[in-house]
Formats: sequence, C-alpha cells, structure tokens
Amino acid sequence: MSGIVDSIKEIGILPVSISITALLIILITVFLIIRRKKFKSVVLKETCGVHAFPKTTHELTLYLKDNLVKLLEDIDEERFKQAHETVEGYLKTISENFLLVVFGEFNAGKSSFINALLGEEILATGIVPTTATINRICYGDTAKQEIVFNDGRTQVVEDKEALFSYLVDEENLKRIDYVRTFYPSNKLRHLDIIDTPGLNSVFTYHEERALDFVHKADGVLWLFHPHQGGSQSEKEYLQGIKDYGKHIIGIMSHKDTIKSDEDISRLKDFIVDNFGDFIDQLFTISSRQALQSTISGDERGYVESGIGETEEYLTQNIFDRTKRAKIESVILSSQKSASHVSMVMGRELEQLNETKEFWDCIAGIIAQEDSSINRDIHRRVLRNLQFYFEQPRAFARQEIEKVFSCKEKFFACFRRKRDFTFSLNNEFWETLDTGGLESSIGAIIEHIKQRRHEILKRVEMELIIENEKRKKSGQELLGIENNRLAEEIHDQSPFENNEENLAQTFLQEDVPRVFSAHISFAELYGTRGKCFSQAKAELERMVFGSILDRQKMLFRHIMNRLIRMNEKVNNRLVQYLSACILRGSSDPDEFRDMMSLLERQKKGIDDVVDNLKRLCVCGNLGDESSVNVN
Ligand SMILES: Nc1nc2c(ncn2[C@@H]2O[C@H](COP(=O)(O)OP(=O)(O)OP(=O)(O)O)[C@@H](O)[C@H]2O)c(=O)[nH]1
Ligand SMILES: [Mg+2]
Repeated sequence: MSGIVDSIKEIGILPVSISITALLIILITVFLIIRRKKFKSVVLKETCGVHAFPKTTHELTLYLKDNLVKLLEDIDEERFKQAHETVEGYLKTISENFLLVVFGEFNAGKSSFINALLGEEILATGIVPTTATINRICYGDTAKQEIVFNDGRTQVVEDKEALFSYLVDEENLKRIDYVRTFYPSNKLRHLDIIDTPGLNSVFTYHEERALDFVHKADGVLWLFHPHQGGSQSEKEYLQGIKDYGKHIIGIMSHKDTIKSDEDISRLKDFIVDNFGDFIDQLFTISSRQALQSTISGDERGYVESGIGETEEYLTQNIFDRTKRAKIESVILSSQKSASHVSMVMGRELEQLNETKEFWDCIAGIIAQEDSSINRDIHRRVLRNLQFYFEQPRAFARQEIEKVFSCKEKFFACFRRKRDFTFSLNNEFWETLDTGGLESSIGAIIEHIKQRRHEILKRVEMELIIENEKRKKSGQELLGIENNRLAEEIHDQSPFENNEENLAQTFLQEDVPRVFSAHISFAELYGTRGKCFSQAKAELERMVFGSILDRQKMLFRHIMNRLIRMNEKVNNRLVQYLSACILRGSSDPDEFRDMMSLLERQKKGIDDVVDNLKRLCVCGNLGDESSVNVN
C-alpha cells in the first residue's frame, strides 16, 4: 500500500496532469464516437429506417425513393413533375460510372486537356472548332473509337482522319448520338469523361446536346482560355451549371503561352474575380507541355506544365473515390432539386400567408366596422327620415289647422246653421276618391283644389244669400267679407307650393294615409257627439301616429336593405379574394387546408434536404473499397 503511495509521490504533479489530459482526450473521443453513432442512427432511423450510413447505392436509392421521390410523387403538381423526373433520373444512373464532363468555349483547350490527363493524344485537337460531337471516353482494354448512332447502332472508327472526314458532313453529324472512345487507363475504371463541342462554336446541334449533360454530370471541368476567356456567355453557362448543384473545377489552359509568372497570377486573379463564385478550384496548366513531357518522360516539363497538381486534386477527389463521388453527386443533385421545390413552395407559402393575413385583416375590419357602419347608417337614415317626414308632418299639421280654422270661421258665421257646415264637410270628403290616390298625387291635388273651389263658391253664395236675407229683414250683416274669406281659405291651401315635393319619393306613399285619417276624422266629426278639442286631438294622434308608423317601417326597410347590401359587398369581396388568390378555391376552409398541406409537404422536403446536407457534410463515407455499388 505504502509502495503505491510512494510511487504516486514519485510520479509527481506533472505526470498526474498528463494522465488527466489523456483521460479527458479518451473521454471526449468516446463521447464523439457515441454521438456520431447516435447521429447516424437518428438521421436514418427518422428517415429511411436504415440504422447505418448509406454505404451502398442501394441504401441511398432506397432512402431517396422512400422519401424524396415519394414526396414529390405525392405533391402531384405539374410544375414539380420535372424535379420528380430529375431525381428519378439521378437514381437510375446511380450505379453507372461517374460522369466527368468537360465544358468551355470552343478552342479553350478541352480536348487537349483530356489528352494531357490521359497521357496520349486520343482526341483530335485544332485551332478551328474541332470537336463536332459529344465524345465519351470510357475504360477499354484496348484503345479504339466507335460511332454510336441515334438508333443505337455502333460503327468502329478505323482512324482519326476517317472520323474527321465523316464528321465534316452535317447530315452525318445529325445521325450521330455520340462518339465513344475506349482507352485503357485506370482513371477510367469507374469514370467516363465527356468531351463536348465548344460553346459558341459552329456545331450548334451538338452544342445543344452537350448542354443536356449539364444535369447528368457528376463533376464538371470548365476550361478557360487565358487570352479569350471571361465572356458574359461563359458566366451564364457557369451559372446554369451551378444551379444544378454541380461542383465545377476551373482549368486555365495555355499556361505556356503566358509570358511571365506575373501575367499568370494576373490572369488567374481575373478569373477568380469574375468566376470565383462558380468554381471550387482553379488550376493553371499547359496541356501541350504536359502531354509532350508525359510522352517523352520529361519530369521537369511535367511539373512545370501544372498537370501534376491538377491530377493530384482530381485523384484525391474523384479518380480514387469514383463510387463515393457518384453517391455524393446524386445526393447533391437530389438535394438541389428538392431545395428548388422547397424554395418555390416557400415563396408560394409566403404569398398565401400574405393573402391570408390580408384576408383575415379585411374580415376583421368588416366584423369590427359592421356595427359602426350600421350605427352610422342608422344615424344617417334617421336624420334623413326626420327630414323627409317633416313635410308630411307639416302638411298634416296645416291640414288639421286649416280644417279646424275654416270650421271655426264657419261656426262663427253660421252659429245657427250648423247643419250646413256638417253637410259641407261631409260632401268634401265623400267626393274624394281615395281608391286612386296612390297612383296619382296630381289627381288628389286637382280634386282637392276643385272641391275647395266649389265649396268656396257655395260658401260665398250662402253668405250672399244670407246677407241678402238679413238686408231685407234689417238684420246685422255678417262681418266677414266674401272675398276676404275666400282669400283666406285659398292661402291656407298647403298644396300650392308643395306639389313638387309631394310628387317625390316616399311622400307619395304617405299622403294617402294622411287623407284616410282625414276621412276618419270627417266620419268622427260627423257623429257630432264629440267636442272640438277632443276631435282635434284624435285627428292629430291618428295622423302623426300614422306618419310615425310609416317612418319606422321605412327606416326598418332602408336598414335591412343597407345591411343586405353590406353583406353582399362582404361576400363579394371574400369571393373575389378566394377566386383570384386562393388557387381557385372559394372556400376559406379549403384554402386553409391547402396551406397546411403545402406546409406539410415543404416540411417533408426540407427534412430530406437537411438529411442530404448532413450526409454530404458530416457523412464519413468511408474508404472506397467499402462502397458497394448495389
Ligand atoms: N500552347 C498551347 N496550346 C494549346 C493548349 N491547349 C490547347 N492548345 C491548342 O489550342 C487549340 C485548341 O485546342 P482544343 O483542345 O482543340 O480546344 P477545344 O476546346 O477542344 O476546341 P473545340 O473542340 O473546337 O471546342 C489547339 O490548336 C491546341 O493545340 C496549351 O495548353 N498550350
Ligand atoms: Mg475539342
């Protein structure tokens, strides 16, 4: 025991701290391994139910099919069909060779670079646009070339000259799908290189076909000519390739034609400044020097040419791991397609959200304003009704006053001749044709005027006769002059100035009520049993009561009409918004369902994109030999 203590003492402080550090390192490493394992199982458990990282094309295909392809299939919308087909296309090629596609403007040095890379002049090169068709360079035990026709037939090419003269004919060119070049290079074991006709060359037909390889490419080499490069069209092509999520490696050729190292860095800087966003790396090489030194075994020339550095990069990233690189390429391309769909959906969701907010806001305002709008309408209508009914009210008041003042005057004149006044009164009202009142205000006015005139004449006659009698019998004459009474009665007529007003709007409907009240009054008054003030009060109650009822009714009617109008406007607004913006749906619930479906779909796709990103970034895909291309 004491031995152990002694030995600890002997070890001292420093070695103890070293052991603690070692222990910590071990613990952190164990923790990281556990975390990594956990991450792997979580990622794939959540997604494809596979508990290991996809080490085979089969596993990845399964994952993508079960998730991304299925999701895109379920979306079932025309505009996402292309993404669906693209991802399916990637999956179909997953077991095929890695496709390294060489693009660039014509004469940039594409074919020469491939020759330099493979160490033999297997492709034709030249200062005029040379590569007329797509050239696929694959592994073969022996070097040979064949033409693959559009119908699938193949024809072996005897020599380069024969091929060249065959391709000069444009008609022949149209019959060709591509030219296949077999070459025994280990670099080509699991990789095909595609040499393309230069962009902006004369071979437009095959140039277009070359662009078909943009999305098929697993890796892209872009050749820049140091003295001709930097065009806008190059930028556009590069942007297009980048949009497909492809890795692009930039190669500036013709290094041997650049005078000084300074110029080399200046030209490199120019390319990086202008195209740096598109390319992962930029290498400067002399294909001519590289090929020559490979053939002649000139090691110094080989190093000087710059091909070594390029080759090393390509070996590390592609040639030595083509199967992995292929999987990564499929992951990246699928991720790009899915991201695109997600982006489109995101934009659409944003728009729909804005619409929904706008819609909800309008609905809120309508709901809030409804009562205040109605209150406002209420006030306005009430005010107007007061105004409108002022006229019938005044009219009724005048009528009542007039009737009574006339009668009072008559009573004053004919204190002893009451019967006459009664008969006069009855006659006036009885002759009024109430049946046709509603249809013609003018007729009423005319009737009233005529009857008044007749009554006036008769009153005047009665007065004259009465006074004649009085004169004969020496009695006191009645104090009111005939014409003065006539004038007074005439002036009291409310119809003289109101004709126009009466003919207007709802006043028309109220006049008959006032008159029918008059008729009742006449009947009432005709019973003789009631005293004057009582009769007047009764008449007022009837007339004003009827006006008030009418007023209320009209008010209710106007209110209902306005509310209905308001509802119609609201409904129409909702319908408009629904029809125009809500993807053809006029049903708010349907709209909300659509939005949540879109949200769910986007979420599903985003999850897959996240997983694919993690696979690319964190995925230690292991060494090449562990990849099983099944
Ligand atoms: N000095 C020098 N010449 C080169 C180099 N690379 C290519 N060339 C020459 O440039 C010309 C065009 O080269 P190609 O390889 O045919 O160019 P390309 O891009 O394939 O051209 P197209 O097939 O017509 O699109 C040829 O004459 C080549 O010999 C280089 O690095 N140095
Ligand atoms: Mg070429």
